[in-house]
Amino acid sequence: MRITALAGGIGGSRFLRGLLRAAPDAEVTVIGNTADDIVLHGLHVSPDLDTVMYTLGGGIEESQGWGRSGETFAVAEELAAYGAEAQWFTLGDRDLATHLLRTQMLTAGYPLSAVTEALCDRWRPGVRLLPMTDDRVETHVVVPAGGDEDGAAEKAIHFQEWWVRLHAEVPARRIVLVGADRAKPAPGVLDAIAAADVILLPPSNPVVSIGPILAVPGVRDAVASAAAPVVGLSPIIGGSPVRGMADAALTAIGVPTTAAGVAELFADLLDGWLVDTVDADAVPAVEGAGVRCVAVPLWMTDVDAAAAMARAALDLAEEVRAR
Ligand code: FO1
Repeated sequence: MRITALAGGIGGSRFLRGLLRAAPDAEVTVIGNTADDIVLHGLHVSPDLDTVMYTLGGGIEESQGWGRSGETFAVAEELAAYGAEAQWFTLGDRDLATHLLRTQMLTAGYPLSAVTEALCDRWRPGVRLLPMTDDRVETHVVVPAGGDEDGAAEKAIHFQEWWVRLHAEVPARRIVLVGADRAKPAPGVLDAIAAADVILLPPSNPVVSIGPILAVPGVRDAVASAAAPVVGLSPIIGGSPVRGMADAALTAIGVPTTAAGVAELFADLLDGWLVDTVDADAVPAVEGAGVRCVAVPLWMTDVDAAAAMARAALDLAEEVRAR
């Protein structure tokens, strides 16, 4: 069975780990979000690709869900001693090796997709990991400027500055995917969607993780017209994000922080949608939008729980395929 998943960082990676346990013989292709990518200290950092690679390859720092395990911070301490920005984004020594190599290969002219494949040679994540595009796409967040929340003045900042430095506490007026309109899907992306037996939308942030992948011209249409059933899992449980600050991003685009609200955002693509058992009352609304909806436990407390979610998603795919 060929499974293609669109994934962001932590939620997507933990779900994928469960998927590999639930379907050990499947050929899994992961299309990763690269709109979180940022250049720091001259180095190209791809947080979501690295989170998938480290999580599935056994190198992730489990306690935070990103970065390397067994990390040290000598370089970050030295940079701080120089007063170098951006100190709000911590790059550990082990993690830095990944960014050094990525930047070296990009500078030599390799596309991000080839670099990602080379990095995965070491980590053997058990999936084919493709960046959504080889082109530069950056999520920027438009926030009020000058301290006046209601004032007309505004500025656009990089997603990571809003997310990590400001903890998404400053209200986002708009989210802009800079470069998305000119980006091309990376090699293999459209083929992986067209050739899939099942397409999965893991419980990743719908606005800043899944949103940018679908915004790459051609990707949303490919998912909508794919022969395979498309099944998603709600990243919202009981009106709150499972992790991260997805509510702040949903509010910015005027979507309610509910399991049904997120389903509606993807309703043109979805054949099936899983909500948590506490959101069982959302099932009729989602089914009213033409999407088969089932309530199952969606807390990824451990790999077994993630595997059970993956099994439920694959079962739902089989059910809607048979219809
Ligand atoms: N998240 C933080 O909250 N603080 C950090 O200092 C930080 C550094 C970092 C370095 C490498 C990396 O791959 C991820 C990192 N993250 C950090 C996570 C990341 O900012 C976000 O969680 C994702 O981009 C959202 O998917």
